[in-house]
Amino acid sequence: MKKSVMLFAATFAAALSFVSCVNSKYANDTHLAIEDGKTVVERYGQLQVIGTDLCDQNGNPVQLRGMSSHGLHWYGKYANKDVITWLRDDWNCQIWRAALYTGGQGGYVSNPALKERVTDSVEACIENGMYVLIDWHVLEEHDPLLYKKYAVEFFDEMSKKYGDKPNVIYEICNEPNGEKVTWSDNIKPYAEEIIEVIRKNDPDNIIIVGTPVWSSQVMAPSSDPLKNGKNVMYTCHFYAGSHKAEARKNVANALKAGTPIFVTEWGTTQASGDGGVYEKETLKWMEFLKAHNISWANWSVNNKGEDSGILAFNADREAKGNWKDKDLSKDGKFLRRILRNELDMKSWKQEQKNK
Ligand code: IDC
Repeated sequence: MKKSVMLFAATFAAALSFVSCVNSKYANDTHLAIEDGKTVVERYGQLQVIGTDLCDQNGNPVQLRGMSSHGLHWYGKYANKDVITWLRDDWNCQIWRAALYTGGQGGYVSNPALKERVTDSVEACIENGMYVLIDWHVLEEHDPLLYKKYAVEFFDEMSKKYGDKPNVIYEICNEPNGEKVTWSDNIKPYAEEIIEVIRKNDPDNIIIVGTPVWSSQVMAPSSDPLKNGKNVMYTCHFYAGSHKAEARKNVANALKAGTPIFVTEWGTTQASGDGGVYEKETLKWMEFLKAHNISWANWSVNNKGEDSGILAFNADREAKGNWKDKDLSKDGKFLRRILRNELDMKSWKQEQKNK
């Protein structure tokens, strides 16, 4: 009798250790925001770039996944602890992106108080053991050099304040764009200067640089590299209804050329942020990003009623989180299943057949 109890205990322990061993392989794991009671930052710690991979403190490749805010000047109310915690616990998000529009009406340059939405986000993520992207959302001004003076001050302050926290990732120019804005003449000089500012206060956290033409020309950095590219990654943005196989090929080529990629923004819709949810095209991208271990943040948390917003029109006006199915848009329901590891191309195809 005693013997069989022991045998049972031994088998049980072996089964348990098998489970935890499987879970510890980050590269192929199921991307959990919390595992064995530990947050993702407790498990992965200080991130680093090795080759083209984003890696944890021990050098294991990791893939982070999560949500982006909408423009903080429009839907910044969702950048609060309740919502970010809900996204961690119910949506299994490991990362949050705080999108600080710089130009335009109500953007940071004309409305510096907006910085508080960023710091609220960063502090919520630190308390939650999540990673956080501080996104300097260059868009309407086209050229990151235009507001460089403000970027220098901003990133100096952020890196002084949070440089010792492994949670923080700096995204220094969302989407440079416009015919006259090139890698070599605009983005590179801007990036080298901002990286220098950050590195004085923060020697190691990841810095992400935008690429030309709304962060689509990911081959540009490899032909004219930054002088200070350590722990630096480059971004590719895609909208599944507009950017397809060719865009994935560009990313694969950039990786081959040695350029580390982080998809800091993508959407299930067309590039307008609207025009329907492209489920199959999205799942192709998800397979591709997983296969290449590329981290991502999805656009975005808002209840505006646009197709790329995860909330139903006018849902959760008080921004409390705790969303029920009826509070989510089509995009929101789809995204939640992806993040919770409940949906991939294979199961989606099966579901379509069964319909
Ligand atoms: C869009 C918002 C939309 C807003 C518009 C303003 O979804 O509600 O009216 O910005 O410019 C991007 C940008 C991101 C865009 C998004 C969708 O980084 O700011 O948000 N997009 O158009 N690049 C490609 C698509």
